[in-house]
Amino acid sequence: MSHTNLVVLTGAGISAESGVPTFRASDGLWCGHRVEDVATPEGYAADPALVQDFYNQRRRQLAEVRPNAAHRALADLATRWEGDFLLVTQNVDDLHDRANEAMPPAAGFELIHMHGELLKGRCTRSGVVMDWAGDMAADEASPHHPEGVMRPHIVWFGEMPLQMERIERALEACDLFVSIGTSGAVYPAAGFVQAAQYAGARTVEINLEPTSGARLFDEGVYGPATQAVPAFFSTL
Ligand code: BV8
Repeated sequence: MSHTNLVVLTGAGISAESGVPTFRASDGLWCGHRVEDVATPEGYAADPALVQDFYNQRRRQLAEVRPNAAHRALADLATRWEGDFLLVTQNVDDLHDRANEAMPPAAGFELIHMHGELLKGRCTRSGVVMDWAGDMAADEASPHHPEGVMRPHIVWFGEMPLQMERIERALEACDLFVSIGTSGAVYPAAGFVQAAQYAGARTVEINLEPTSGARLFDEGVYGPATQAVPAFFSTL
């Protein structure tokens, strides 16, 4: 069966075997915090130093992890996919970016970090986004606005994910939708499979084990991403 327009959604499970902890494995705690408590505008307003430290710790951890065989399988697929291939990740790590950088550029491929990126910062007044590799202080002055401070370029709960119109257009046009390593606990990403079904796409869930949304998919491929992802995409 040949496919033309592919949308892949990834979540924390694709980075798990690289050593990046997932969100809901250890009852949702991350660096000792509940994500829903610190990954919110209210949490940031209440304690900017705590939230900045939460992201500083995760930004520092990126130096200790590397892309795994699942990230590399998607980067390799991008170089040989003949139609449109949109890779939407909920992950804020840069493992997809690094896997893609190791491959030749692929026409028709695009990567979207719909929940933002750890290695970017945003001015709270101008909205300007810039690369940010080091720690960020709670009162980090913004180079883009005299009264602005820098915040992580991360989409918190209650904030609108990035590039939603572009993602929705791709879902309407896709004939294959593959969800990888996500529990389907967070919207709007968890609703993408329904949009793909509505567009008539073949929908596949690849995860360590069936998620609570498994019944929404045409097919399921289960096992560690470093094995299941290369195996599935080698059949295409
Ligand atoms: C929005 C950045 C609308 C932060 C994240 C009340 C108030 C406000 C909003 C809401 C509300 N109630 C509901 C909502 C909507 C809310 C939501 O969905 N809440 C949930 C908790 C119910 N969503 C939002 O707020 C979103 N925005 O709705 O805006 C709007 C409309 C108009 C105007 C303004 C706004 C924004 C959501 C984005 C939040 N930010 N991340 C950060 O990272 O610090 S979400 C966070 O969860 C991460 O991005 C993460 O990626 C995402 C989803 O988690 P998963 O990736 O799925 O990870 P998880 O641990 O859950 O699962 C891992 C999976 O991997 C498991 O299935 C496991 O089996 C598998 N696995 C493990 N190991 C492996 C493996 N698979 C394969 N191999 C392995 N080795």
